Parts: sequence; C-alpha cells; structure tokens
Amino acid sequence: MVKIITPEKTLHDNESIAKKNRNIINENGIIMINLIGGPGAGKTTLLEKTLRLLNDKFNVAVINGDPYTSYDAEKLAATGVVDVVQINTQNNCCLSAGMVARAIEQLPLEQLDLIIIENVGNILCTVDVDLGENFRLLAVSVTEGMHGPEKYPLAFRNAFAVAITKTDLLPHVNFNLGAYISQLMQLNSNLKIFPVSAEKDEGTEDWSQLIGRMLWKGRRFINVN
Ligand SMILES: Nc1nc2c(ncn2[C@@H]2O[C@H](COP(=O)(O)OP(=O)(O)O)[C@@H](O)[C@H]2O)c(=O)[nH]1
Ligand SMILES: [Mg+2]
Repeated sequence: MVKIITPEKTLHDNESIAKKNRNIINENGIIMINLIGGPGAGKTTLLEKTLRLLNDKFNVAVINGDPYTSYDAEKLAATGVVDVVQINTQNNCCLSAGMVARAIEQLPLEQLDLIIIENVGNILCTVDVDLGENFRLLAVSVTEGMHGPEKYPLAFRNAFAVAITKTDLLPHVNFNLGAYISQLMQLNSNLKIFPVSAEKDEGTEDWSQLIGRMLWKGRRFINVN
C-alpha cells in the first residue's frame, strides 16, 4: 500500500531540516539516496530493476516525488520493497527537506537499511536542494542529446554517479556515447558512469552493485547503534 502525502513546500530553513533528516537516518544506520533526472529520463524503470535485485539483500523503502500522480510509486511498491511513500508536490518542481521529513515520519525506520528517493523530474531546481541524503545519483537518457552536461553542469558536478539510460536506443538516436563520457569526465573526474538499458536489463546489475557498495561504505562513516 502506497501512502500518499501532500506536504507544503517551503525552502525556509531547508539546510537545518536536511541536517535533521540526515541525523535521523544516520542514527538508525540507514543510507539515503536522492535520485534525480529529467522527466522521462528512466528513473522509475531503472529503479524497478534495481530494487528487484536489492530487495534480496537489503530492507529498502522508497520516497517518490511526483507532482500529481502515484503511478511510479505503485510500480515501485510492486517490486516488494518494505514501504513506499508518495509525495505529491503539486506545482512544485522539486522535493524539499521538509517534505522528505514528513515522508520519513511514515517509514518503519528500525526495519530499514536504505531509503531511495526518486525526486520530481527536473535537473535544475533539484540540484541544490539538500534533502538530507548521503548520496545523490543522476539518471540521464541517450534521447536527451549531447548538450546536457553543458546546459546543466551542476547536476553532473554534484552527483556521485550517473546512469546513462536507454542505451538500447543508441542505434536510433544521434548520441555519441564515448564523446559524452569524455565530456562528463572533464566536468567531474570523480563521477562514476554507468551506461544502462533497463529495457534490456543491461548494466542494471552493475548499477545495483554500486548502490550496495554505497550502503556498506556509507555505513562505515556513520554511527550505527
Ligand atoms: N527503450 C527504452 N525505454 C525506456 C528505458 N527505460 C525507460 N524507458 C521508457 O521511458 C519512459 C519514461 O520512463 P520512466 O522510468 O517513467 O522515467 P522517469 O520519468 O525518469 O521516471 C517510459 O515509457 C519507459 O518505458 C530503457 O532502458 N529503454
Ligand atoms: Mg518516475
């Protein structure tokens, strides 16, 4: 069952609320990931595949940000995750730390290893709004063209890893994967880059393993009771 909440967005005090969110999840030994990407980048489809692999090893909850619907939350709930909270942001272009705080209140924290947030489809205003996550991931698809890194450099600079999605469509689109990866390396030489096709299930296992490693590495740096 997906819980749907419609909290008001305020960015007032966002930093201090984000800090509180981070403290709450750290105290519970949980790692929280914020997945951002434009509308239709393939975030939900990639998460569906990822969660089916992660659910075997970890207790995962999802917080989904969507303006009005809960289609994505329903799909992600069907993967068998422990819990899903849908935040309907209405006209707001991104989640705020306050909204995520309301969602965290709904989750059984003592049972969880990992919380994955699917942010609202947008790579401008999501980029500098801290939700209290430990890691930020980015999904960008081969159908979005070659200029994304120049148009939205902060999205790529602030990410821990990027999934370049829908690689099964490479024969049909004007997209040079090698040149794109070179651009990304110039922008952020630490960025971990994963070409994936959720449709063909290619690269999805590597992406899931990355998240598993983030969980284990992240936990070494936080206080686990
Ligand atoms: N060909 C192809 N289509 C995909 C892939 N991943 C997602 N899609 C399609 O892209 C559209 C948007 O995907 P979705 O996961 O909802 O994107 P989101 O808005 O970022 O969550 C849907 O029609 C998906 O079926 C993929 O790997 N290959
Ligand atoms: Mg989605």
